[in-house]
Parts: sequence; C-alpha cells; structure tokens
Amino acid sequence: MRIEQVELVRVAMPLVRPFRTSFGVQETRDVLLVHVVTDMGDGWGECASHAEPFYNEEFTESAVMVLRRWLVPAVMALSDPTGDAVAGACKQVKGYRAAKAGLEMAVLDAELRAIGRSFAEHLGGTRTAIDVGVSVGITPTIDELVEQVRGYVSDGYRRVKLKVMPGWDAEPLRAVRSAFPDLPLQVDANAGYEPADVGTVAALDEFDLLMIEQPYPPDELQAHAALAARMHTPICLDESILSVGHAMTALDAGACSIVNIKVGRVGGVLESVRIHDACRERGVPVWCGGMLETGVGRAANVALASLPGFTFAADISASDRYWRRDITEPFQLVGSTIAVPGGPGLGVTVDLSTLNDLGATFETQVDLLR
Ligand code: SMG
Ligand code: MG
Repeated sequence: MRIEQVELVRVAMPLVRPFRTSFGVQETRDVLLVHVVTDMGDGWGECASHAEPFYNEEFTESAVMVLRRWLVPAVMALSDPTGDAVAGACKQVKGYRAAKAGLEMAVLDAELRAIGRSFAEHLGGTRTAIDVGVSVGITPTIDELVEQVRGYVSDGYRRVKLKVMPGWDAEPLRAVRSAFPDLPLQVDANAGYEPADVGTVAALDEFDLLMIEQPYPPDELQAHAALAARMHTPICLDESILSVGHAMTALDAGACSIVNIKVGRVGGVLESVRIHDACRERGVPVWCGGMLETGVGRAANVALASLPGFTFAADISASDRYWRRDITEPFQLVGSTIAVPGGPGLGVTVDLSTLNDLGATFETQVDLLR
C-alpha cells in the first residue's frame, strides 16, 4: 500500500445536550478526523482529543500541530505503511496518544478495506453485538438528573454511569438509586477527588455500584490502592492507564481491579488489544470507554468492545445520544446493545455532504520528505 495523501478534517459538532463533568462542560465537540488516501483506497480515523486539555494533557489544536509536523510525515515516509507500522513510526514523539490513535485507525481502515476484512475480525472480536450503557453528565438539579436517567432507561439502556464530583455525589446518587433500585449503576469522578477525600469517596459504597472510576488524579496509584483496600465497590482506572505497562503497574499495586480501555487515551486500537489481552490473562475485566466520538471513532470502539475480555457494558451509546446528525450512518440501540459493523474496515461510510453542511475544514498534508 502507498499513501498518496493525508487530510486532517476538523468539524465542530454540537452535542444534543451539554455534557458536564468534574473538569468542565462540553457543548460542542471539536472533532478531528484523519483521512488517508492510498493507491488501494481510502481510510478514516478519529483523534479523540478534546478542545481543552482538561481530561488529559492533549487537546485538539495540539494534536493537529503534532500530526502536521511529525506524525503524518513519519507515516508518509514508511515504505510499507500498515496499521501495525504506525506506532513504531510515531514512537519518537512522546505522548499525543489520541493523535497517534487517529492516524493508526485511518491507515488500518484503508488496509482492511483493501482486503475486505472488518476491524472486529482483525482485532479478534467474538461478538456480533455488544452491551452498552450511557454516561450521564452533571445536571443543574437532581430532578433533572433523575429525569435524564428515566429517559435513557426508557430508551433501553440497562446500565447507567453517573458523573460525580465533590459536592455532587451522595445526594444525586441517593435520588437515582431510590428511583431505580435495581438499575446497574456506576460512577466516574474524572480525577475530581483528592486522597484526603477518602471518607467521602468510601461512603459511596452504600449505593451498590458496579464500580467507581478514577476518583483521584492519574498519578495517585498508592492512594487508589488504599481506597481499594477500604471499599467494597471495585475501583476502575481510566486516566491513569496510558499503556499495557501502566495497566500492569496499576494492577500490581492493587490500585484497581477493573480497567477502562479508551483507544485515544492509550494510543490506538492495537495497544488497546494488548491491554485487553494482558488483563484477560490475569482474569481482570475490562470495558470500553468513550470520548463522545462521531461514527468513525465509535465504529472502532464497537469493534474493540467485541473482544471477549470486554465484560462490562461499554460507554458506547447510540449516535442519537450525542448527535442530531452523525457523519456516518448512525449506530442504533437494540435493547441495550449495538451491532458490530461487519463490513470492510470500520464498516461505516463518512458522509462528505454532512461534513460540508457542518462546516468542516479539510487540510491536505504535504509529504515533506518526498
Ligand atoms: O462517549 O459516551 C461517551 C462519554 C463517556 O463519560 C464518558 N467519557 O472519563 O469516561 C470518561 C468520559 C470522558 C469524556 S467526558 C467529556
Ligand atoms: Mg472516565
């Protein structure tokens, strides 16, 4: 395969409702797509960075700069570009895992489309549909939270994740738990607590949660381990886990017993599979997180979540939970599941006219080395 052109596509996509977490509110998604054109066909990928460096250090503008200046030229210089070769070509650049993940996804999509193989098949997926849940943001009032949860439950979602933060934890949880006594519930703090808040966090045990996700800052492995020893509720790490090495270190330290895998946070679908495999070998359950992706990134997430070790419901909701109009055919909820695309590559088609209607910008990258 020969890469003829790489295009960086940016589009501002308004969310159907604002999504508030401990680190801020998202109203519009600053979407960055990578489009590769090869002699064997096209491929698409999504960089799951956010507009601001609030979830982690990376932000979309920085991802664009790094792609433009280093990552795209490095991949265009490969004599035999394949999905497998992207991470190695990008290794000299530290961090920028969402940028790398988007580029790897696009090259792998082109490669798999050319041979008629789906992402799920290539990654080792074993399911044709995956269990999904919905992640519900912080709302202006507790009544609004209960109403939002009611709406999602009536849509069919059978697992709900609530965002929590200091000052928004036991009270909203009590209201949701009393309205839905049997609903599988979990919470995510996005690193909003400090180890000194251990008492507040440990008190969440009373709500019969599936897990608590990332209570403390990413580097606080020991504090997470101390919390895990004190709570019945399992601890899951998200922001702390950047690679298979991080996952094994966190597990060895007793900092978590469940791992959230996000393609953009760990540098791509292939590192995601390595984390899945290593966790599975240790009997540690994993699940697929989300970053409010469009249909492009969602397709990769759904394929990944079809692997056998993904035993908790994914943060991969149907397209209409995010967008009035997605840029691919929408993912639909069937019961509390989403079907795994079976077509070549990501198995979805990017709708250029929707991208144009949304005011997308297209920037062609020049091969600096050619
Ligand atoms: O894609 O449905 C989704 C969002 C899931 O809560 C979600 N993601 O920390 O897990 C997480 C957050 C990160 C994004 S918050 C804007
Ligand atoms: Mg999280």
